[in-house]
Amino acid sequence: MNHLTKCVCILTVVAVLFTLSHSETPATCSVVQGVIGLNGRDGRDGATGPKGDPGMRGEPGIPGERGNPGLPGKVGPKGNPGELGNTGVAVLIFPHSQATSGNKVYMSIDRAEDFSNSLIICKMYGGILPSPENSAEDLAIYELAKKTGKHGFLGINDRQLEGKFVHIDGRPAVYMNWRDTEPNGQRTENCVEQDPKRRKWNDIPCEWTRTIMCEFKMI
Ligand code: FUC
Ligand code: CA
Repeated sequence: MNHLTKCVCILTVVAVLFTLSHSETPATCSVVQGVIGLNGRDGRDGATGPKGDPGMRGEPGIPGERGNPGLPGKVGPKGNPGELGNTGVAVLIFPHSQATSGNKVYMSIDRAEDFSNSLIICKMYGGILPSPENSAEDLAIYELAKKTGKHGFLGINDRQLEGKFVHIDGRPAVYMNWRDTEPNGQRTENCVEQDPKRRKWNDIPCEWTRTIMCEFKMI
């Protein structure tokens, strides 16, 4: 296309445009429907929500089975010895050995016991362990011991307070007849024996056994 043709074309286009824009009657255009566009892209995800509340506490577990029973307790301590049995009436127990001083009679049993048991046996028959208060009574007790030929306990003792010899009822022993160098037992010899040969006293352990002599009051 030469220059002239170009110029004619441009002018024609300008003229048409000018006419359209200044025309009193609006220009009419035919509308042509286009093709429907593609869907838009999905939106972006929202921000992460806050952390949820903690879950509820679980139910308590089922209780375990009951344990086995414990072992039996230990064996209890040994019981105290029983009381002495009744060995018969006095007249059979004290058949021969007797001695007297005033209204007191001393008798012997052919049986040896410690101080405590001897005292129990004498009391059982209404008596007491011989408790001389003077030389005459001590002599009678010595005569009895001479008959049996055995040492025997007196009731006099210092079990309560070392060196303080008393009668069974607690009265201080005024009359005493110790062998030379006796009493010498201190804490270990708190009871007293009558010697069947020397008519003298000696302190010995209360746990030792001696032939039983008892004192009774005649009424
Ligand atoms: C005699 C006494 C002692 C002591 C002892 C158990 O030998 O001469 O003093 O009592 O026995
Ligand atoms: Ca002694």
